[in-house]
Amino acid sequence: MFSKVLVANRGEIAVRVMRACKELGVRTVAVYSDADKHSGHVRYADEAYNVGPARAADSYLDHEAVIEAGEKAGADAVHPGYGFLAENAAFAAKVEESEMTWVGPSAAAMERLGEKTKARALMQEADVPVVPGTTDPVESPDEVKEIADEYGYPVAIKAEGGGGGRGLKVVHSEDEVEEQLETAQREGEAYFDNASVYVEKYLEAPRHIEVQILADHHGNVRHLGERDCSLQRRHQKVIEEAPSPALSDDLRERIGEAARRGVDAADYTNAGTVEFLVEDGEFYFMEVNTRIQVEHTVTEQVTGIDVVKWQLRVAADEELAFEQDDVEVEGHAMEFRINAENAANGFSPAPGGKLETYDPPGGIGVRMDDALRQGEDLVTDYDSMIAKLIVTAGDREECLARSERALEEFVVEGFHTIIPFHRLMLTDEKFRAGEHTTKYLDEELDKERIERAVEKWGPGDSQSEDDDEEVTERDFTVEVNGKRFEVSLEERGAPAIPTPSGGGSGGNTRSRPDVATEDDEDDVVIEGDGEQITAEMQGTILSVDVEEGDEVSSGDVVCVLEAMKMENDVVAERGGTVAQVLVGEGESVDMGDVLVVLE
Ligand code: MV4
Repeated sequence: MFSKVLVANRGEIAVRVMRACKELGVRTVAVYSDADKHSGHVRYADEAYNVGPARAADSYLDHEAVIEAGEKAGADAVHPGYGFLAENAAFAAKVEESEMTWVGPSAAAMERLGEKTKARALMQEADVPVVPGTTDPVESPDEVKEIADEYGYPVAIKAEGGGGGRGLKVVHSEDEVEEQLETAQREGEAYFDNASVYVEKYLEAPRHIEVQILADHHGNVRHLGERDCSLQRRHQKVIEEAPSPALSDDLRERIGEAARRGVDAADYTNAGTVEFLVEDGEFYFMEVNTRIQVEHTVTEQVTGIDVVKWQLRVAADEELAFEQDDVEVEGHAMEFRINAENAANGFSPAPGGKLETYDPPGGIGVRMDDALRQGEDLVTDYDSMIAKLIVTAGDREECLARSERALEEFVVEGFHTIIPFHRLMLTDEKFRAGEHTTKYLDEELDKERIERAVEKWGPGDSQSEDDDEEVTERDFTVEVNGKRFEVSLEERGAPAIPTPSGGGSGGNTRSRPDVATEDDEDDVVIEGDGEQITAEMQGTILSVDVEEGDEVSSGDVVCVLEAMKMENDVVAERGGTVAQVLVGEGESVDMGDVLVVLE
């Protein structure tokens, strides 16, 4: 086993990996950016190195800075977590060339599976069902039409470099082929530097089922059963569970074995996930994720196998100590991603705030993976996921009840989280019945139900900006005849009662975005004194939804910003007429950049 591991990540996953290290008697090294000086993963590690400024590209994504930290610390291995450098084959190769061991699949295996048509061909070869379509790139509209004529519309045009819904275009009829082909190629070029695309039959309402794999350097490959990740919002998973409520035992067995066959054929090692689409009792290979995933926890809960520990052991050339038949799935587990977002406002990330209260649930069947402490400031430079609640029970029914209980216990104050959304889902018939498909959140769930859930369970709203009248609310506990009562007093028109935190209304008042500052790279002249809509994080503009002269009202989406693989609606706060649009599709922006100006 290693003696010291550098964890090239932050937040909950960095702590998750360090916990595994600790149990194996391995010392831990954290890296951190200027924005993370006081973050949980830095506290948890035995030692920590600053790798640069807040901007991920200048710190967590800086290959040389991360490797240099590992060498300075004398680490003998690097664990990348998920996101950041985890699926970067070039970085994996640099670690392989250093004195340190890469805790993950070889750079070569990452490359073999990273390119979609290569992975499809490889799986087909290994007798793993793939979605009907091409394994070679297509270039002309005629080729697309030929395939569509064979399998029938709709078909999907997918960018070779794509993933997570980026560069995926659905074509419903022949007259859309030309335009969608061009768009897919253009997006592929813009996002992945690769205009190459291929075509598949489009499945209308599939479930997303993925299989956890572990493989060692001695030829052993095991699967740890499946996870159901069908509950997604814009390709962003929100709740995952194991086992899937949608699979028969027979289908479960066949998917597991197919995943195992596929990665075996790819000479893959370490942990990985094989993603499938499942529709009408058939399953189809989609892609392989060559990293530990956010939702690995539910697999750990139902198998009792510590996936992260095995990643470390396998990387240290140890042999998997269990046979496929030893892997038993017992009970049921669900993971709830706790994102600092307002679900009633298009899941927009909290603009900032202080963790005034952090009181996570506990008790039987409750696991919290986080890296937080009450009183901290929210770090808004990276992913908005601040914690994961994982609930385990004897069966799905008990897991639902236990999850309701745990989410009711969970108190976070200071900014919005999606806890109210999770509580809504636990009352949702379709979800409770396990009948939701990947379309459910985006196309079927009534948005007003989300708004009501946030009103009911979200942070208080008594001092929100649009209240004409000042309303002050204070809570008291009184005792009458020996019985306790919670009393809430409201006073209208009174000055706010100062509280130690100076706020008191919870975190849902959005501060006015920063105006452009002098150090902005581009010399953009911003006219007038209307609302300036800015980027809340560094990322790429996926779409611009307004043009000059458009009327927008409060809450309207003006563009979609992708950051850390998430699609975030950028909304107008006050509304008005669009005076300037300062960005275009595919452009990258920094935090604070002005995107759209209203007058
Ligand atoms: C598909 C599909 C239907 N048919 N491919 C979206 C993410 C990208 N990695 C693949 N995706 C899809 N590919 C065919 N041939 C539907 C999706 C899809 C989806 C897949 C998994 C989870 C959520 C999804 C939401 C929308 C579309």
